[in-house]
Amino acid sequence: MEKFQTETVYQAAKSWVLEAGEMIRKRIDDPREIDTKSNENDLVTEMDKAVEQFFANKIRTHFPGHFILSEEGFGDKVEALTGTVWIIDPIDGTMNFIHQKRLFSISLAVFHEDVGEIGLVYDVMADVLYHAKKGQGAYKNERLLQRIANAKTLETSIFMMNTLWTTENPYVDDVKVRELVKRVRGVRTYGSAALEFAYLTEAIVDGYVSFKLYPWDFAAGAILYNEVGGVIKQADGSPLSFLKQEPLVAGHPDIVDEVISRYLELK
Ligand code: 2AM
Ligand code: CA
Ligand code: CA
Ligand code: CA
Repeated sequence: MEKFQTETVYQAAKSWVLEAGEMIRKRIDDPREIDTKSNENDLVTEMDKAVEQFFANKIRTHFPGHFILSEEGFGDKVEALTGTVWIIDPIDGTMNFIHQKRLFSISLAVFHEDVGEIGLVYDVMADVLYHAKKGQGAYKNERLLQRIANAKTLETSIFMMNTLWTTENPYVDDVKVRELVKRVRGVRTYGSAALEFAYLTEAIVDGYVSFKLYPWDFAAGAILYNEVGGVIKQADGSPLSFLKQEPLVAGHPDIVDEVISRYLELK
């Protein structure tokens, strides 16, 4: 088995993420080519594709034996996390990128032999990089983020969810979701799953539920959140595979199991 060169891969990934971010910032006010995918609110632009192609070219040039699992079609057909796999979302929060021109991120994770080794979430417009190497803590730029230490209740939690779950929907019992909304201190929807995981890691929010995320939305964020002691599970309590669309719950260890058992009745 090939030894994983953590530091080499980490330095390359970090420099490419910063370079891609700078390119996006320079072109943030350019006219956009906007296409739709699965529905009229599922958006993709020329920039999503250009940034993913940028990473794919870099990885294939510098690490020809590695695999790529990514959103916009420039990656490989990945069915297992054996060898080294880069999981990439070139722009997480495309709707925010188009409409708000902020609160979107580049999400990049590297797995080696089934283990999440490197996680990077870059808040492009704020120029803030959340980064982690497994076992070495999570950082916000140069600052080491604290491990979760204090106790937490749902009553004092800020909880992130897509507010559509509080309306009638095909996935989850909306009556129970509304009970959860009433019980927690506040609810937020930021529009970039990767950034939402970065905010969990920073402990400025406490819980998160999302039912339709793909590995490129949450892989890097999950690696960050693991480093501070956060919990991430499928919505039925089983572990994530990081290979397919999975309904997930994440949060402070004191609140996740109660959210799963009392409030998430999957249809
Ligand atoms: P995206 O911008 O990369 O598509 C928005 O609430 C979050 O959900 C973002 O992380 C967004 O990622 C993701 N998302 C948006 N549309 C989606 C869809 N149709 N299926 C799954 N995830 C989606
Ligand atoms: Ca998308
Ligand atoms: Ca995404
Ligand atoms: Ca995306």
